[in-house]
Amino acid sequence: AELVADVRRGLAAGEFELHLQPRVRLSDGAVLGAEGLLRWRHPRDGLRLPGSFLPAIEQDDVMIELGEWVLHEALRLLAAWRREGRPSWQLSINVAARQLRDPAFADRLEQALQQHPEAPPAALELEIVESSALEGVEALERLLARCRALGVGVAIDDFGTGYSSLAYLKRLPATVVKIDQSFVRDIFDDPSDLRIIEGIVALGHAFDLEVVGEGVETVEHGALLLRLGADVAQGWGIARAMPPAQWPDWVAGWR
Ligand code: G
Ligand code: G
Ligand code: MN
Ligand code: NA
Repeated sequence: AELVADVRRGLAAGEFELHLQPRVRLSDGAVLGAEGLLRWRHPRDGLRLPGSFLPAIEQDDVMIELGEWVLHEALRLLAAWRREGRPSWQLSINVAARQLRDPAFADRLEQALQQHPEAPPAALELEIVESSALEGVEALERLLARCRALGVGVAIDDFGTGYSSLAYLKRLPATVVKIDQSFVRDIFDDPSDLRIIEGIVALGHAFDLEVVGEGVETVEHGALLLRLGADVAQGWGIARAMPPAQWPDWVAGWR
């Protein structure tokens, strides 16, 4: 309860930041955009990572307020990118299950897009985890269909770690599947991870999804993902999440 109050205070005080972790195309290294990762510049604790505060507020209404801030911040960044002549860079944001259970989620998204008319809706992507569908895949399917109708993309995050991945692939109107970093990281040590990645790539492409490999920590990981047919790479081997102010320099220095 204390943490919830502190998050509300931090929101009002402008302490949250959306850092950017690049996503690049495996075939040629082109920068495709970034995943937005939440950070809290806490006046007492310094820079706090989501793992230190999200789990404790995930079931609280403040999660919706924080998610709303993330959405607006992402649209502000997308609008700026467009003004800078980069309308095709995509920005994905993580959406908590609590937000998806909010009956007003799609209305809020629609309003946010209207409030940031310069942000191209197609450049925004919502990352959802499979466990968000635990309370019924039908409701989630309808909600995501509305988001897609607004032009926004949908990524299934941490793919392969949930319980009914295949049913969700079939039902959810996704555009992207993100291979969980646990499979990618051990790809050289564990032959079964390699087979799992091959399987996810084949499945993703069969559903016309873009396949993103997460946890790309080295050049070798990227090279192997490319050979396995994945489309996009994200991970520390490319860059760690950075404050938006560092993004232009990173892009200029990439390759
Ligand atoms: O940034 P980091 O790698 O520490 O992220 C840890 C976890 O927090 C990841 O599972 C990520 O999906 C989640 N996360 C990061 N930013 C957000 C956010 O803005 N909203 C939600 N709901 N989860 C986030
Ligand atoms: O669950 P999600 O995929 O949104 O989580 C993203 C999290 O993974 C962030 O906390 C980010 O810091 C972390 N991450 C991103 N790239 C790498 C990587 O190459 N290796 C490891 N170990 N973690 C990573
Ligand atoms: Mn994610
Ligand atoms: Na992930």
